Amino acid sequence: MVKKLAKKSFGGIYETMYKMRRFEEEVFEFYKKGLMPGLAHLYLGEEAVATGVCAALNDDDYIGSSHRGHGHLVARGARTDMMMAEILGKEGGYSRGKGGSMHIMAMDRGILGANGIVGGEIPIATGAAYSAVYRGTEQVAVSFFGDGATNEGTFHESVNMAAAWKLPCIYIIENNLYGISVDIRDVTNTRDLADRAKAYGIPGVVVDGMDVEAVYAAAAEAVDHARKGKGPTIVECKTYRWQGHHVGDPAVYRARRDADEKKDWMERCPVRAFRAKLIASGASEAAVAAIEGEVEREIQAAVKYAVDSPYPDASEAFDDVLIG
Ligand SMILES: Cc1ncc(C[n+]2csc(CCOP(=O)(O)OP(=O)(O)O)c2C)c(N)n1
Ligand SMILES: [Mg+2]
Repeated sequence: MVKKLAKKSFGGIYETMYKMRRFEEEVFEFYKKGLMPGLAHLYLGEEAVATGVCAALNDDDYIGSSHRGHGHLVARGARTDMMMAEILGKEGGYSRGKGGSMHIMAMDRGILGANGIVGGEIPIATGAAYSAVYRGTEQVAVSFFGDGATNEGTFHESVNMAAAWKLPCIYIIENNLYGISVDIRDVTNTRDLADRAKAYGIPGVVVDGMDVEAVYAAAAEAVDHARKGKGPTIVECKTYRWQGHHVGDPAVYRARRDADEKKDWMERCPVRAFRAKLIASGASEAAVAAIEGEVEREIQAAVKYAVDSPYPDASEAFDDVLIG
């Protein structure tokens, strides 16, 4: 039976998507002002994916996240003030500023960390799924990664093992068409990356990653399958990143195939589309504006918390760091 997002959850779903959007717009501002060390790989445009998937999870489930991880954390209900402080390298951050954007984590929300190594989160989530079986819990693990990561050995090795051992892992491919400037269609001979599931004898589904309800339905089915001990599923979400690979990338390569590609995808903005759905479901403009106002207050407080938070003392540089 197809699980549908309950109408009563629509307000919360919109709040999450809108929060992701506003959070990243502020990250973008920090980056442009030179206040953020490292690079910002923004999730703008991909909000429906993490929101739909995480709506299908329980509080004690696990996720493994990629270098494009801010949205995954927001979807899991991580604290936006601690996230923002982490991104600025401040002491008030989740890892006291030592992880930054690309290694941001929130263990209290089951987030095993974002990853600077493409495909690194796939075996980590697979290991978490194995640990759930070993400990006899009903937890599942989700791994979020990009189209580019599906050409890494870690993807194939992990999916093969999870399929053979029927591990409760859900592999979410965020297919935004590009790995940096490389068009996935130039380097992979399957149009649907979920087709690779056939090689491992597991279900593989393709879903419109701009439609949060469609993502939820596919994820809920995969989660159900995993919790029943039937093993992993690959869910490919067709989506698009609005910015370049990171905010310093003008992404000129995107017009190579189709001059209107970016414009066409932006017209399908998942946040705006779901706002319209929320209104059509009976919510008033005032009720939606109240959600947006509440999010705005939270984001402004997060910005202030991050700015006010001190940098860690230089004497702590090697504390909590594993040196091999
Ligand atoms: C193992 C490894 N190879 C290469 C890189 C450099 N790199 C960083 S992000 C990226 C592209 C990843 O593309 P994709 O998996 O589609 O994720 P997206 O950025 O589109 O979300 C590459 C090649 C890396 N960080 N790690
Ligand atoms: Mg990609």
